[in-house]
Amino acid sequence: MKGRVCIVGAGAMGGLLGYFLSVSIGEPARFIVRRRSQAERVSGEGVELRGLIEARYPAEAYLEPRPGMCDVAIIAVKAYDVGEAYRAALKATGGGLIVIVSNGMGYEAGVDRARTVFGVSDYGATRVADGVVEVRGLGSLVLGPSRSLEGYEWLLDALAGGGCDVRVVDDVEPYRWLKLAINASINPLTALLRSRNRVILESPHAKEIAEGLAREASTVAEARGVVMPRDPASYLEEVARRTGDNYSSMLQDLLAGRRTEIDYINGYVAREAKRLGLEAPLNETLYLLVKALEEAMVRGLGQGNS
Ligand code: KPL
Repeated sequence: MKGRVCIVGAGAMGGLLGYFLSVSIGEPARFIVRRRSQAERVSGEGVELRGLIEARYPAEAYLEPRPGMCDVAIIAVKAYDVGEAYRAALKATGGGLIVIVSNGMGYEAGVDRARTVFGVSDYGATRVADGVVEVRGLGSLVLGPSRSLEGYEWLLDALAGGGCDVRVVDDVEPYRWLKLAINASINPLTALLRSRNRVILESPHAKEIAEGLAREASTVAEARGVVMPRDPASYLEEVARRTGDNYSSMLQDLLAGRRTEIDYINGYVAREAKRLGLEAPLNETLYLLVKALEEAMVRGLGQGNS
């Protein structure tokens, strides 16, 4: 091991990545979190993984980043918290590497591209409680661009050594767009239908809308000159199958009364389409529907007696 890693955010993805690193490095995983109760739970009892990976590993959680506490910071927070997490990561790493594995797009303003790597994951994981993550779908992690990872080969060895299916690509943008297309399809639909990801395979009507959503996202990507690494429709089917038992992060957010990442997923596709003079009516509509759901379920509008 040639460096220290800290993870900003101890949710589903952070908890899973912490496991890979802690298994291979043989040290407690280090997290930076926002809530004191979460920090106490994670530091006191470690992180437990359930489901397809059953393990408990030791961890240390900090409420504030200490300057230079790590060489690499992995940001695994909600898209709308990336800005704040990035500032914490800058402080924690000094001049080190920052890896962003958050869903969605549109939070890149202020990101120093020379020292930042994006990670695209299609693992299906659910945060059950503070320090408890259920893994319901195995997947992979794609990191790039490769040039920013020079000198950080130890990080890849550490992730792979713990069992993470990780690989590096020269250009990560096509993978980010492919994942965006999949999130734009699975996440709002499962949130509206209150169903597991496999509803996309089992309901022909859901599948038709999901494919339409992914097609619109690929049209926007193409207009931006991005060539998807594979056909979004077949990838959509594969992810829905592999993570079939998972509840998408958007459904989990709504059920927990949290804001969703819709602005950075379908909202981003719809905004980009408009900017480029294209139409994305399905993304626009699902964006509005999930915003309305947030207003009803998170803000309580239209609930109870007037
Ligand atoms: O990324 C996901 C999410 O829920 O946000 C998928 C891959 C759809 C797994 O549920």
